[in-house]
Amino acid sequence: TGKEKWPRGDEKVWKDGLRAADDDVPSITKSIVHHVQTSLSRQAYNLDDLGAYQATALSAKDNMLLNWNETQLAYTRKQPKRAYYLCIEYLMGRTFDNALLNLGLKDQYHEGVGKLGFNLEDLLTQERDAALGNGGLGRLAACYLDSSSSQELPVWGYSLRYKYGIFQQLIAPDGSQLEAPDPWLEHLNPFEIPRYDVQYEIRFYGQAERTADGRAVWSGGQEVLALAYDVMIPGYGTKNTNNLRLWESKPKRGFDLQSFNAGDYERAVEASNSAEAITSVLYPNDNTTFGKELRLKQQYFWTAASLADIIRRFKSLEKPFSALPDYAAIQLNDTHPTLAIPELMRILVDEEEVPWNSAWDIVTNTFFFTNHTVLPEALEKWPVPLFEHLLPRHLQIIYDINMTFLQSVEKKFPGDRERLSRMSLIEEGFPKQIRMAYLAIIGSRKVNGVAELHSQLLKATICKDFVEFYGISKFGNVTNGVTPRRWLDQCNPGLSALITETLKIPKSEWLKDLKKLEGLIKYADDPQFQKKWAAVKQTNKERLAQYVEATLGVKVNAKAMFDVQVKRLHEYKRQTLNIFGVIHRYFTLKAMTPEERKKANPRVVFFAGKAAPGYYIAKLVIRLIVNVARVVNADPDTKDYLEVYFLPDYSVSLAELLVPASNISQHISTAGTEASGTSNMKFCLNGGLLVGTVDGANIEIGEEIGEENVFFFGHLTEAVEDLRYQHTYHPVPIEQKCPALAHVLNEISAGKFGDGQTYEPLLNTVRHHDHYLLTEDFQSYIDALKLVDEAYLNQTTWLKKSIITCAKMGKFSSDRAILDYAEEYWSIEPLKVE
Ligand code: T68
Repeated sequence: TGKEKWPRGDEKVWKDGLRAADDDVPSITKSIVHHVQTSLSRQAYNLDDLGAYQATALSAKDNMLLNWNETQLAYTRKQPKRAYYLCIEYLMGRTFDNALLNLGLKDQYHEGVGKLGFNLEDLLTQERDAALGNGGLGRLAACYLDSSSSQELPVWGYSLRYKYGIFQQLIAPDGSQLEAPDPWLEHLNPFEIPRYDVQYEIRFYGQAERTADGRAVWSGGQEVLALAYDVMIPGYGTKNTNNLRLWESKPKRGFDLQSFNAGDYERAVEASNSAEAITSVLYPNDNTTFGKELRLKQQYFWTAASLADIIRRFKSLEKPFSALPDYAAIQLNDTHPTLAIPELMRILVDEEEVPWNSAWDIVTNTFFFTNHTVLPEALEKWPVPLFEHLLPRHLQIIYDINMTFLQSVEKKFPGDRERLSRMSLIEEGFPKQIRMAYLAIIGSRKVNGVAELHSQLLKATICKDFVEFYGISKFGNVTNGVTPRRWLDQCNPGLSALITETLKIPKSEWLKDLKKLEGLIKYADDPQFQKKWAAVKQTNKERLAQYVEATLGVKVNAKAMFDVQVKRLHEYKRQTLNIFGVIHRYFTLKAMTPEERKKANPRVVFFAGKAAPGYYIAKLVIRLIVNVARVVNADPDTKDYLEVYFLPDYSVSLAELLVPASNISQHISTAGTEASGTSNMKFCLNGGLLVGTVDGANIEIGEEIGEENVFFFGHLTEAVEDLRYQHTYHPVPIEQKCPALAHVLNEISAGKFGDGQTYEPLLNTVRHHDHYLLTEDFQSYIDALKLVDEAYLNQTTWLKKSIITCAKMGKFSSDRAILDYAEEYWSIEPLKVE
């Protein structure tokens, strides 16, 4: 009945059983040994690093669990309004090191593990990355969870527990990308908790029959089970520990007994396989849509399970449904979870008998929508026939939402048929398509972009008609941020220690209030401080060089400037511009006399990033980079001045090595295409300088740290449309437009870096149309890199720039971003767990 007296039995016995978190070294070693013996059923004898890691992680998990339990109890008791962050990807990386730092137990564990004969740093590398994401979108979600716990905000994440995360990238002998599965769960995952008591039935296909009162009954089809797995998200320096709930799909019944009994074993397990397929693998595309039924199935499975969970929790409060927006804010991270809007309508109208208009009122006060791209190929649209087959009831609901919505548009703009067809949720054509972004806009309380420029562009393009209809106040901006715990303290302990020592305040103070870094400015010119600052960078560069030697078997010149571009491979991100620039530099060096060369600034260029397996041009770019590296690195004339590496299998963990080691990093998208970018923030926070276009968050970084500290180049967003028009209608041959680039392309064609024919399709994207405007930006890019060389020669001014860059990055903490969401969007407040 829910009215019993809890706890059952003798309260004192329960209380005596409660344990405080053990954080002294003897308790820690005891708990590790206990886990070796019980959880792993192993012994000290023959225990390898993997086993030791697992037992140590389980012991840390016990500590987190106590905090997690207290946090959830506090939420249940105090009933605050909560926010739910729905994101189809969470790129968490490793958990263990971050957990120890957030719990403040790293030193104790270091000592404890040492006493047991192991080295904590070695154990940390045993952990596999949780790579349930493609890139920026998924990593942003991970940073936001860290900040929500650290800022003591009641936020839960919801996503899918993919059996296989983003593929593992291998490089074939010819330089091309190969993909292998990522079986990240093949060993015990100490950080997840299966919740066999939290399961929901999810329906697909079947029939939807409308009843007289505007409701409907959805029946038949396939039913699968969603099983919850919880991942604890410890806050930094607080007990608050939020939750990331991941759904796994399971067959409702193990197998089809009828077929089994008839001896048709294959058929018997078919249904079970198709249920399990839903959460088997992450789609490896970023910034594009694919239109595959399994993807739509993933989206519905995840949103339906998450909503069922949210509604069950809300119902336990025994409030009327009209109060839902007072207790829950649901953030739709991009359009991927937009099905939550018709799903909540279905629950309210069909199951809970809430009248349609009241239900719509609840919906539009509960959801919030963040857009992450204006690239047309990334705007999600689903073909109506496919959608209707999979989700017949949801199509009816969308049609009904659309009808009411278009009526209100007609009322505001009478007779404007063009406008009605532009704003309709259904795009005419063969087949008709559902515009998910529009559904997200009209079903949400507020809409935002992820950096100032991007939010402005949104209002001028995708949202234009909606701004005219709803008014401007529905549309806002929250510039992205990154967590300084992982992206400074954890990945760059040397810099973190130097900052703490210099600011003369506890680490916990500046890590939670990143504006405090400004205290470094007064040391920017101090030669002693500069020396220490440079030494930290050098150590990080050597650490990276060691990694490269261990993985690629080559020795990197760690004295040279480290120049890094790491991100998903995409034409709009223009890794091409970078590699063409490298080739240009190579030719320039080659043409010099040995004496002239001695004045050059030695440079090591690092690339890393994955290409979507079906993205042909992006894969060609990887192949070109690898083959350029091969030629350049083998040339004794230039070897001391230029090295190029493509580091395979980019991941969060690899980023943690690369980010602290960069002197310069490149963020060089065509203006107006990169919504924000977040690695730009990480590099700058670690004192790396930025070469970039006037795009996304680069602009705001420039505003914060001073434009004189950023190497900006290239055309502005306002120019892009005109330039593209010219390229289409009045093309100028590349030899004329940009002779330096023409030379580079011709040499590639001529076979300087392996068979030229291979690269023709890539080169032609530049020669014809040049949609991403390489020919327009190449010269100013080369000029910017020249300025970088000159600046680097004067280490005193360079170090000053580096220090000021780091000192002024406070704005880009994800704490600021999450507090913005909490205040301006979700209306939730911190709830400290005592
Ligand atoms: C990125 N988007 C933006 N998308 O490109 C980047 N897309 O500018 C921004 O900083 C970041 O989001 C955070 O806001 C993505 O990463 C995807 O990964 C993606 C995945 C599936 C489908 C579409």
